[in-house]
Amino acid sequence: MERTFLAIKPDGVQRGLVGEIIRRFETKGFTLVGLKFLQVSKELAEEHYGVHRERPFFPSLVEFITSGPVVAMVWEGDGVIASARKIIGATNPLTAEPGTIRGDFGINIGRNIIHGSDAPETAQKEISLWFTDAELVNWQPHLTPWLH
Ligand code: RTP
Ligand code: MG
Repeated sequence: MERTFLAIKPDGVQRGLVGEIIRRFETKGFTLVGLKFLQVSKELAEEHYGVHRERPFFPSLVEFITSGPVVAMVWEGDGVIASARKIIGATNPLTAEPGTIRGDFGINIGRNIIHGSDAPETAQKEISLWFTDAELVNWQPHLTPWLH
């Protein structure tokens, strides 16, 4: 079953959006299989955003992600990687569609509330960077197919 890595960034936590954000993925019908609340180290932040290492915004991105606690999550379900990116919305909250998390709650590209893996390879990489196998729970909600 497909899995993706999502992280509520320090601004989402500071603004009290954790419950609202988790609710959107729960009610959509995806399954939570990993969850932790942590202060991110500089090493983890640099590794996570390694693809952007040469970009001018890299130092401020790392500084921001390490500036306060983050909610790290793994969600499971058919098509969850692309669907989560849709639920999250465009990178710049100013142009993100209303109805998306970034479109509903943000205005600043450097404060865009939540991260989501952008492809199967990055999802795989990010899940194993942030979680050990033992921290992921293999379970299925007891829903009958006609309810789901
Ligand atoms: P994320 O990785 O955090 O889910 O965001 P994303 O895929 O939508 O965007 P990405 O291109 O991966 O950029 C990573 C984060 O870098 C910040 N950024 N700032 N100042 C800028 O022009 C700029 N561009 C990107 C954003 O906070 C973005 O989430
Ligand atoms: Mg990205």
